[in-house]
Amino acid sequence: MLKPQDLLNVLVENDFKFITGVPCSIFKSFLAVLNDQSKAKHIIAVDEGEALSIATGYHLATSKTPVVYLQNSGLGSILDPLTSLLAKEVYNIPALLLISWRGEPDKDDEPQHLKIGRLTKQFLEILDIPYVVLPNNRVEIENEIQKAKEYFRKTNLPYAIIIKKGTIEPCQIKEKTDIYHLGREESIKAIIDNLEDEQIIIAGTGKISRELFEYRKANKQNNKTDFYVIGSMGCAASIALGIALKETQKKIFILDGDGSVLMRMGTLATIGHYSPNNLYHIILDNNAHDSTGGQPTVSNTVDFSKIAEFCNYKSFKVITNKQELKNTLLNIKDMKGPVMLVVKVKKGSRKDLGRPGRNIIERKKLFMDFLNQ
Ligand SMILES: Cc1ncc(C[n+]2csc(CCOP(=O)(O)OP(=O)(O)O)c2C)c(N)n1
Repeated sequence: MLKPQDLLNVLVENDFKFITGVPCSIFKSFLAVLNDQSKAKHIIAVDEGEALSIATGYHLATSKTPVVYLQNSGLGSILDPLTSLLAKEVYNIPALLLISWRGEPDKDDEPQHLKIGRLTKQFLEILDIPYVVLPNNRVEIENEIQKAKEYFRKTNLPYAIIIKKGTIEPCQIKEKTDIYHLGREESIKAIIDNLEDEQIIIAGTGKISRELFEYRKANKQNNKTDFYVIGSMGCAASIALGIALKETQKKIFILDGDGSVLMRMGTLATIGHYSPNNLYHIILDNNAHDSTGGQPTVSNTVDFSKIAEFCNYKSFKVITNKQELKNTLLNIKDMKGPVMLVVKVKKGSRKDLGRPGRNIIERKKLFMDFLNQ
């Protein structure tokens, strides 16, 4: 296995000193090392396309080649800047792409990763981006980086390194102390316990969906009311909006993460504009991408409730403890929708969380029957 520090050292020694991207658990330890150093500038982007555009700006300002890291699920987000900004037909700009390989063929993975896992290499081939799979020792990586540099010298175009699960060694991750005490799972339980029966719940990508799923299982509750957005990070709120515009009788609750909201923050404007009064948008804000290893988001400098207000949400509130959460849910009928509740939570989760990724087509049918009953 490759030590995360070795990967960073090889990059820095080869003058790759600007690194930006969106996290994936496959390079959790590399990102922990990256966050904890000052040899390379690290920018946490809200979305992969944004990361590649920030990287382009860095190249324009320095003539140097930036590094962009992403999960292969983010390939769709970089497609437009790759073809309409960095391509040789346009501005001819280089970038070293570090792409994690979820859904690698013949390896067990969740349904949302299978298709993009099969297509990852083809995606790069179609776009004429040369790639190599990251070797797991330092000497070979040094060789591969020299090849990439040669390619940049010749073409000034993007080059990719695909990173398989298990290539980078895990490491001890220093946790910063959280300022909030409420847990995400605890909040989800409190929300479910304090809702009237049969409300619609749209749960965001990662541990939010997993914790909701676990709570339903523990309570032996039928989860026909729930839709788990297991992939398509950032899309829970727009799915809920699409439902709310048709389903005007039932209340619709979105359980969202701060990283997910930031990835598609434009949705707040669309929700506010169409203003369905049965939509309740709850952001479980832990200032982290907790599901991929707790990497920070930029939510600590964002006031979601003010953004909601200026996007035309009708009610909004920031909540920092369980009692306040319970009281708000008890009185939620008196809040005009769309409502935004920003619940400040700490990072962390149980290690033994299950996943809602099995029987999803069956579950989708139950959910649709419930909506149409
Ligand atoms: C387009 C895309 N990029 C990256 C990921 C990997 N990913 C899965 S969950 C997640 C973090 C979600 O963070 P947040 O919404 O804040 O919820 P939390 O995990 O903190 O509960 C990331 C980055 C993804 N699924 N899709």
